Amino acid sequence: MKKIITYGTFDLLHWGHILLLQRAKNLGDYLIVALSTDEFNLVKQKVSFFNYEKRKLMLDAIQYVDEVIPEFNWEQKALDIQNNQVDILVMGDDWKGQFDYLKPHCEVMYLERTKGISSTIIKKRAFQER
Ligand code: C2G
Repeated sequence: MKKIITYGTFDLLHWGHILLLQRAKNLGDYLIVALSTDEFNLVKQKVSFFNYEKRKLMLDAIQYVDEVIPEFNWEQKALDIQNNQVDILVMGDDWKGQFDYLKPHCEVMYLERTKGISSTIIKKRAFQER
């Protein structure tokens, strides 16, 4: 069974996230999403609109997602890959090159980011249309 892992906050879930998850799943048989905790979001200088519990609830409902685990810090990826027998780490290409240090543990792939949508765009549009 080919196992895939990807990491992220996945706030204000949108089609850019879904297309990333769909493409990641299509690379193997089992997709793990390591979801940034609210505390780790602060480390990433992000405050998500929805808390971890709600963001996990939404990811668990997506057909491409087989398992959701917490992402507590930057350093856990190598352990996650080993502990879960991961074959491929997949990230959007806004992260291109950032996770190549994990190549000794698994394949690392960067997929093209979906243009024209982001959680930030959603927040801005929602604010303007108040
Ligand atoms: N993404 C995408 N297209 C978009 C928006 C996001 O393909 N329009 C991808 C990102 O490239 C990322 C994933 O969806 O691979 C999740 O995006 P974020 O929640 O913004 O993830 P980020 O905050 O970058 O967290 O340790 C890694 C970090 O936790 C990544």
